[in-house]
Amino acid sequence: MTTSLPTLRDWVQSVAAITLPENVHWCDGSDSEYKMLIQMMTKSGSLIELNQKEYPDCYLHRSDPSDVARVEHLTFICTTKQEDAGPNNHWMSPEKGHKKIDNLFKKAMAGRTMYVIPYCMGPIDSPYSRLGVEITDSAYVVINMKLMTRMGREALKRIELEKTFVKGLHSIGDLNPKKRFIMHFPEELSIKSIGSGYGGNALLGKKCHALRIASWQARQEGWLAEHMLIVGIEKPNGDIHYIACAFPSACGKTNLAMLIPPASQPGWKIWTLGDDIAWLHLDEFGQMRAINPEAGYFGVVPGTNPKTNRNAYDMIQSETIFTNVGLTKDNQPWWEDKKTGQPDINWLGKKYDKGEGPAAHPNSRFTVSAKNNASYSRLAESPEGVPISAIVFGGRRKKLAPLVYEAKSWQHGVLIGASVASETTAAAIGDVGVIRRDPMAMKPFCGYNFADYWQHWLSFSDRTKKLPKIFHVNWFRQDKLGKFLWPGFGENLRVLSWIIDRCENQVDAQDTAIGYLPHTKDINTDDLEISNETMKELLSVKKESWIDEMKSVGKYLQSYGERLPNALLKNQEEVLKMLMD
Ligand code: GTP
Ligand code: SPV
Ligand code: MN
Repeated sequence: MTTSLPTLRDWVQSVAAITLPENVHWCDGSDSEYKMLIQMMTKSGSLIELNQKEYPDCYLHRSDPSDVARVEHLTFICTTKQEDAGPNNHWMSPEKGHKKIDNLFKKAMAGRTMYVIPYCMGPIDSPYSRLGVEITDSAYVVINMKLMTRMGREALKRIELEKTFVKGLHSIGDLNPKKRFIMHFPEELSIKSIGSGYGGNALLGKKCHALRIASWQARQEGWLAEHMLIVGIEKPNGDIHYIACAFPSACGKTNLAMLIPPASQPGWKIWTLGDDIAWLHLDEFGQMRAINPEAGYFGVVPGTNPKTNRNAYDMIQSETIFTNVGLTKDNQPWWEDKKTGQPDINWLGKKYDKGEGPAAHPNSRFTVSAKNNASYSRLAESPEGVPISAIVFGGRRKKLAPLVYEAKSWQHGVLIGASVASETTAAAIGDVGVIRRDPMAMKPFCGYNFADYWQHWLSFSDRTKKLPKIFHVNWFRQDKLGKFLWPGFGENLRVLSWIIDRCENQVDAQDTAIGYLPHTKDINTDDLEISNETMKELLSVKKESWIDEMKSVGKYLQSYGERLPNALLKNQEEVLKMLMD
């Protein structure tokens, strides 16, 4: 296989001339190609075949112990002007960026196969979809891209027709963290990544393309590329509402996207469209519609069990690639909170010893095709996407943020999104559990200046009167002993149900300074072991703490300087004033 498109052919040739691979393999995306790669990797030891009786077609990959998560400190946005990347990004000039990374690509693929992966982000026939080609020397990346994107022949056909595509160049290099960089050149629609084989660092269709580059394009073209799940919530009467939720990494998107309604809520059904990324467009009638650019899930393994997430648990019993989990004696994958089996070998491949940390790495992941999800919505394949009723922001907040509240307007909602803060998680290298601002859950993923991004968000209210309502949720409030106050997971449906009632104007709310809060009676707690006091606590707004919070938000926003949209600061001042009155 090769291509009739000269720009693509020339680029592939020029990359080969620098990286000097032994072979070049154009990926056709077929099942036989996938099988061939699995066989090859199993032979070489880069995949371990799992117990095929219990876990058919499942494999384990162990990454380098220094290469287990995204690396935000090594991720750069390379734009001509530094202000365009903004204070939210690490910046390098395109000239310096190319120079630095091109040096590392010299002979990087010697003795290896170079794979060329044409892919399509979004349904292959959707006008909202975008195309890319990833060149990589990692077979692990190829098999993951096969599960995560529409890749191969069909994608190449569309690339040849449209002639525009994002160029992604990736090599695992020598995995030396000192020679690891993830660079984005939004002005050239290109990505260069070296030195890591893990997740968002290496599967370039995901965070690099579908968020960082796409957010840049989206601003120019009038749409939004967001770190959001998309889920359809079917009410007992058969009506379905689609909502999009932005929570930071490892804060519950996959779980919410596959939620199983608890037995106490009969008649409700959940339909998954996406678990990580949403592309949002206004259609010709001014309705916001969402597509999921991905075709599979790269999900957090620890914590997945039949009680927390039956769908995900069942989905990863077959045809799944596990990365960095432990093993039982009979070669089944094992992770913390799996609830069955015992670990024998840890994620590093050593004998498991309780004193030496968890059996599965906290950021261990499963990769699986969306088709394996029992709650997969057939509309996820629909070219026009689904209409969005509500946008929901959230994060991990031990204190402060109530279980749920609603923005009073689109502008106020943008302020709520811009104010999102959350405890850091194992999804990125660095400290865990530290509160940081993560506006719209996009801190690591927005490919341009947040000030311009918020302006872009605000501009949507000039274009339509039919915008979704905006909410904020927090499943992670804790008591003094560190226990979660809210049961979470399936029970989150009780909160979603209130959100839907609000979208349908079925229920009134308490008008507070921070937004509309539910009356305690309007969150159904039937069959829940939760006291009235706890519910009150979960829905309480502590004035003094919120005043501090809004002041801190004000400081944060002002750190964006002159580019900061006035409307945002005005909204922040209004909330603060109401709190102090
Ligand atoms: P990324 O893939 O990194 O973007 O993460 P995500 O946002 O999809 O998070 P995910 O659903 O994988 O959840 C991350 C962790 O949070 C898992 O260990 C879950 O068990 C836990 N979690 C998810 N939802 C809830 C919840 O409602 N309550 C509590 N207490 N924990 C949750
Ligand atoms: C995240 O960190 O938000 C993820 C995992 O979804 S990764 O693909 O590594 O970005
Ligand atoms: Mn994510």
